[in-house]
Amino acid sequence: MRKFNWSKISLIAIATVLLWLKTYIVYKTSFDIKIENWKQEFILFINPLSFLLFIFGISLFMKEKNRNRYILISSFFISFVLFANVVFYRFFNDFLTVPVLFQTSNMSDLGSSVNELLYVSDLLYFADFVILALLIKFKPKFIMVKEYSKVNRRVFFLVSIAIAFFNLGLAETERPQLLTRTFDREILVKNIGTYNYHLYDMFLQSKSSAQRALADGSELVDIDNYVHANYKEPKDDMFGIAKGKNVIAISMESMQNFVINETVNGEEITPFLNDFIGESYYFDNFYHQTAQGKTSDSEFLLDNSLYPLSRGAVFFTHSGNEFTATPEILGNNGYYTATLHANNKSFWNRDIMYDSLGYDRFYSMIDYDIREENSVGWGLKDIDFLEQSVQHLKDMPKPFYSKFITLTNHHPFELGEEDKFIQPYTSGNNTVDNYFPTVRYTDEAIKNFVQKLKDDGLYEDSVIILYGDHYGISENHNKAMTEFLGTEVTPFVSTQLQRVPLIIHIPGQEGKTISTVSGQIDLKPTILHLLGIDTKKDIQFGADLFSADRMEFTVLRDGSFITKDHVYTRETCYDKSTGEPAADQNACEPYMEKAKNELEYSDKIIYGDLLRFYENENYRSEDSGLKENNE
Ligand code: GP9
Ligand code: MN
Repeated sequence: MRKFNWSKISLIAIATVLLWLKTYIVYKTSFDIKIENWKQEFILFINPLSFLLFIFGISLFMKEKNRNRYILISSFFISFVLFANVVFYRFFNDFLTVPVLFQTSNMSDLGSSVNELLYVSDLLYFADFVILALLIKFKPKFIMVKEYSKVNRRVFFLVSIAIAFFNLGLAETERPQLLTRTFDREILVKNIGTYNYHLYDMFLQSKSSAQRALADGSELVDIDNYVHANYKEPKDDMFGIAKGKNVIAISMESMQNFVINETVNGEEITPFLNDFIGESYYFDNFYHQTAQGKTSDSEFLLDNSLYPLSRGAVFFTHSGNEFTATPEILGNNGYYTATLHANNKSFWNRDIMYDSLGYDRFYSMIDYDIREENSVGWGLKDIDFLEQSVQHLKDMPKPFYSKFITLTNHHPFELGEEDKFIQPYTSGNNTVDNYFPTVRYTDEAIKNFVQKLKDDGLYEDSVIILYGDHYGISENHNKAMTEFLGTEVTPFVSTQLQRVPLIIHIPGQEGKTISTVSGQIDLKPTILHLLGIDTKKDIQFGADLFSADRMEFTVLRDGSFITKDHVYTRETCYDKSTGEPAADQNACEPYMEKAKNELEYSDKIIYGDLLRFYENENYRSEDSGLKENNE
């Protein structure tokens, strides 16, 4: 071996160190990664290293010119991936996944949100790349230029493999079963690093593609047993109470439950909803169960009573699957089914997915009169959207099942002065402050809409279902939320903040608040039962919200769950009455298995496209819906 010249440094070392340090700085400044002890901090610090050594190490096999070019290009590419994560995180408080990357068709529609999320100072994220480019161009003397021997290369890769194993081993001691429990991307990034996390995510992606190919329907037996053992009889006097009525379901964008019956600057945030609750069923312990698919995930839950996926949006990744969704079932029961949303029809792959779900008609952008004056932020203002939609409802064959998606209350919560019925909050955090006037605006839009339904004679014949799609204020704003709520946003409070309003108005029924612990997964059986449609043979994970023997239990998509007395999140069992970790940490134990099974079974159905093996006409067949031969 030639003698090592310590006064010179190789470009590989420089590129690695620059990116390594940058990644660590980005971890600390751009992501909110919770560190509990020095060991976790150490793991976080070393976790980018093995990957970077590997990638830059490949250049050892190249000649100088190619090597420099390779180092520069990979450095840029890696920086870009890191930066993309930073931007994604600003909005979604989450890390990118492969399926999300393929949703780029959405990016063009993100418009104002992306602008809000990019700053000039973001150029700093590429500072090390500029340094590297200058070094390559001007070749200062301290840069070592040499060819590497076979032994050199071997040593190099052995060292990087050793570092990778050291990292993984350390992470396993800190976090057992790290790679088998993958709901929580933050924990993965914290332990194996953002780059290895992406590799791992790619592996998951190929695994899920293989799953469909290999599925044969035999997995359905267990799932079918589980689902039917958990089936809850509907309440006699509610079953069929709205038979033959129209259904108007409105997904209220980013509407969280904490705004209900609450004030800001002394003014009611949702005056109309607060009144409407008085004459409707109001569920105040109802949770959203969405993940990266946001609104589309909530639509998926509503229509299928299956969980969305923990990564990517099922609307994108599995729109070709076989489903037994509410529109299809209602279509078979004499209903006309429509979904109304004033955005581009391909946004979130809706046009394709709606077809799979069995909708007769999608009223999208082209069905509305959209001008600059009646638009804000993401598109047509809610007041105009709902008002124009009434005409569509009037034109539809009756009875109809219709789903609406409001939009104005979407990050960054933009609103013209003329539409601000209340003033922003004053924490100094724009997102939190501006949230209230846009929520108030949506409330006004629904008020007008209900009035119009009354004027046009649709109100008395329609069940109106209003529900929040997902959170509007992410954990990035805990400080301002702590100020608003007057209580610190602990993981317990944060989980409670995942409650969204659910209001079901049934003509002729009086108002009642129901506090059963529930989630969006329960909407499908509830709606079908109100319309008098039996769901006994359906594959669904929810249960009728009116059922007398409902279990007080709901699972969130990150694996957290809520029971009558406890909240389980971030591996801690909280006592609901105190909001503190429960004295008996085993109190959540009996539900853990159930929470895990539900999510896994639901995932299996989606990844394996298992409903294609299920007798679709289960509402007419005699026994179990399972096809005899599992074709
Ligand atoms: C836009 C609607 C809202 O069409 O899906 O976006 P989201 O809440 O999913 O980000
Ligand atoms: Mn949404």
